[in-house]
Amino acid sequence: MLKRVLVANRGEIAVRVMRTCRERGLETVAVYSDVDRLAPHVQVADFAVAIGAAPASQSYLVIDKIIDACRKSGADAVHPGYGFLSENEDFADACTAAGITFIGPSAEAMRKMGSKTEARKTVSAAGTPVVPGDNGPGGNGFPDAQGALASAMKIGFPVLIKAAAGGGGKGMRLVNAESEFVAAFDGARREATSAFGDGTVYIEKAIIRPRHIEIQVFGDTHGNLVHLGERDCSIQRRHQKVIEEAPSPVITPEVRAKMGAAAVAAARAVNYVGAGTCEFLLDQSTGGFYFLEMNTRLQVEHPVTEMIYGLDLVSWQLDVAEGKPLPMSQQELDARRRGHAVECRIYAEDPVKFLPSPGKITHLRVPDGPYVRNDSGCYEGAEIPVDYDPMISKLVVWGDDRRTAIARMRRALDEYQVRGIETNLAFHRRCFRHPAFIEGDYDTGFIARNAAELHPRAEGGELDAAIIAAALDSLQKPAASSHAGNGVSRAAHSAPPSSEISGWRRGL
Ligand code: MV4
Repeated sequence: MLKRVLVANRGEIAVRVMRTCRERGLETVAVYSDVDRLAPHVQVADFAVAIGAAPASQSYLVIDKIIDACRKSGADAVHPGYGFLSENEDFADACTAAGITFIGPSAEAMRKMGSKTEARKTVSAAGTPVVPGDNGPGGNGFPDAQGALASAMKIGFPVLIKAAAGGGGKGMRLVNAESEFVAAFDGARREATSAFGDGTVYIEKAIIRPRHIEIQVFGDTHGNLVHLGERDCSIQRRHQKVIEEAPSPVITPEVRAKMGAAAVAAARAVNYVGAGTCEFLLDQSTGGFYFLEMNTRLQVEHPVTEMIYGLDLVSWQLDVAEGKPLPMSQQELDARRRGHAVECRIYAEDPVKFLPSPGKITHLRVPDGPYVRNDSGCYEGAEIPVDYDPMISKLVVWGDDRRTAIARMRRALDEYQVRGIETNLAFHRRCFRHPAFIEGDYDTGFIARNAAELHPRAEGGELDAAIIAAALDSLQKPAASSHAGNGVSRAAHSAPPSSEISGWRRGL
């Protein structure tokens, strides 16, 4: 049995993990950098250990400092959250060597899934479909462009050149024709070398306008493995997820069962223990799906799965870490699925330039009400540091069906008020009113193709005119409608909730 859990993370995920620990009667330890002294995860924890300067490379990413903090605080387990050290096999090894339980899979499973070529080889041997492609001679990537080109011509254009150490689209190049190949190959190698210190690249057939569908899996130390269905994460911007939902609007029960079995087979191939996610591309033109990679951690978007299964996945992680068998069989899980859940990632970012917008939150009102969950690591008066990911919260709602969930999300987004920093709230409000999104008709290119509608840029005179119009409107509208002669006046809350140009409310 575990007694005291150190959470090697910050922000909303550290708070979220500690909440479950507390519910289970476990003590919690926070680690914090200089700028996080007053952060919510420090206030929620039973104990807290300072680990250094603000840059993650001097605090949250330093293995020795985290192990030291475990010793100092008497923690017997570490939860790594996501990002930072969560997929670092050296960290998992260091925990084990120090006699601390790493809440996650074995270092060996992380290593196998960490290399994309190794993962392709391992899971395809287990019968999981991978994108048609070529890992290079001996499966170790292509040493030169000529060999790679010959292989690309066999596969057929368009192809993608990808980095074996990659992820997040770094070191990836789309090649539409033979003539572009050599330059793209050299570019991919250069980028992979500088980003990962490993220039190994391989080739895949490019799937056009795919959907990003991922399957949540769970394993225990007794050899049981189950899946908890899919999440559709196709609404992304520059390889950063923005909206996720479960179930996917396009996955049938039959495809879910097949994809689930493929994900479980992939996980079984590396004796997977704990929470993991298998990413697939769904080719909407053929209905085929292909394994891309496995993320060996709890993901940002795990709440949408929790909502439709009515489960706490962190609690499952703790069960597994304590050596208990999984709480439910596949059959029991399948019978629990209910309704629809959607998540919006609320980022502190400039809505025009898409740059992080750090600073002080001078005013904050967060949505609540039925079936609304806001996983947050900030508060009114908080300073959003420049040093970390600018996500300020995850707004998650549940509904009986997709329509209900979307309507609920619109309502929740309309309640959300943030001042002092810029956010992507206006983007989300537009997206949840976009006809194609409402139809579930989208793919990984959705944001880029609809940029003009989703991110209208008001500039210069146009912006001044809009501000004046909004100001006049808010002065005149209540006056105009409040004397209908029946004593009914327009409620104050129908005025724009913030200083942003809230055209979404009044159809501007
Ligand atoms: C692909 C693909 C199409 N065909 N692979 C992007 C990040 C990396 N993890 C994999 N990515 C892709 N791989 C083949 N063979 C299209 C993408 C892709 C993408 C995938 C998921 C979510 C968003 C994306 C945006 C652009 C490209």
